[in-house]
Amino acid sequence: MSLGIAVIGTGKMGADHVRRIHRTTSGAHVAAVADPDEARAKEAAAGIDCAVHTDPAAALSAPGVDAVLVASPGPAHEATLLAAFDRGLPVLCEKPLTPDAAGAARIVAAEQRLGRRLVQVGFMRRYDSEYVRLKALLDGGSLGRPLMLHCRHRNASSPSFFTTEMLVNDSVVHEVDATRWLLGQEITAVTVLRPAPSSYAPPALADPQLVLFETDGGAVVDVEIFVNCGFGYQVRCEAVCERGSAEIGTGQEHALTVQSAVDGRGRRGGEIPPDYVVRFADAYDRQVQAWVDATHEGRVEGPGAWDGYAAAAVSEAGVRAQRTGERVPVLLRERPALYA
Ligand code: ISE
Repeated sequence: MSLGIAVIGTGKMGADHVRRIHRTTSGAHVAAVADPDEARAKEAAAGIDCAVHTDPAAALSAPGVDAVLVASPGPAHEATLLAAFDRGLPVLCEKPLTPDAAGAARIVAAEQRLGRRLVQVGFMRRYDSEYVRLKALLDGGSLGRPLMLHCRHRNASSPSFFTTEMLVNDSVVHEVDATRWLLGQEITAVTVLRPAPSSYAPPALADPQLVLFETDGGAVVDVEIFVNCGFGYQVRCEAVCERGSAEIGTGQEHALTVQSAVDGRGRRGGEIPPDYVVRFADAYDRQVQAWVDATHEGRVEGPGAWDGYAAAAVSEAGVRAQRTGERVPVLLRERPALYA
């Protein structure tokens, strides 16, 4: 049986998922799409036999919908997730689960009332081959205890709607989840340092920033977030451990090295991916396939609503740290048994 998926939100990420489900994912098909911009919804669905709506609720109720992929902007997630729960539909929800911790806590509470998990959160780095290898290396213990992570997260440019807060709750939220997952530790405090902004960033945007996490296992993590670096998409992470260090994202695996003559002189250089859709294409493919396979088996795997809540709580502390310049502790609720 093929899983009929409603894709909610057909912007850059949603349209990419529609294409993926239609062309790459096995055991699933696009049953409906929804976007407030009807032309954009129709464009994403071109050539696919599916329902097209402007209202997410109508798409969830369309014939043949068995599951939902939510790729609308973060503030719209909560309403769609709760509507999906009312219909008992499993959901793959793009990050962030919600931009605020209170909204994410309401999702966690709603799943508890249902007595079962329905949500996987789209922290796709957990499906990236480089991250998977780093996680296996750290878990194997040969490098000893991890002491620090040095992370760099760069986008060529930010979209027009991007705000200073989104550097933390839309971009660094990936490092929040990667830190919790790689180290198996919770983040307990966040500090944000802001250098004089790049003159190439939009005037209202404090870009770049340096975000520091402390964890309950005593590790320290620094994240450079720079969303208008100009030259491409780069995500790097070096884990410094007691007996060695390991680094991913240096371009060995995801880049092409080109040798050519430019202006009569030999040049050697690599290509940098332009954006996350290209850099993490394999990870998105694996993530969606894993979600479809688990859904067929009635399971939820990967990062869940609790991980989405923990990430939102850290992001909220991070936004407060941005505004105040202070070190802000993270206060997590108690983890319910459903997420043990
Ligand atoms: C975007 O939404 C993503 O998820 C990307 O991975 C991240 O690099 C970018 O900064 C976000 O805005």
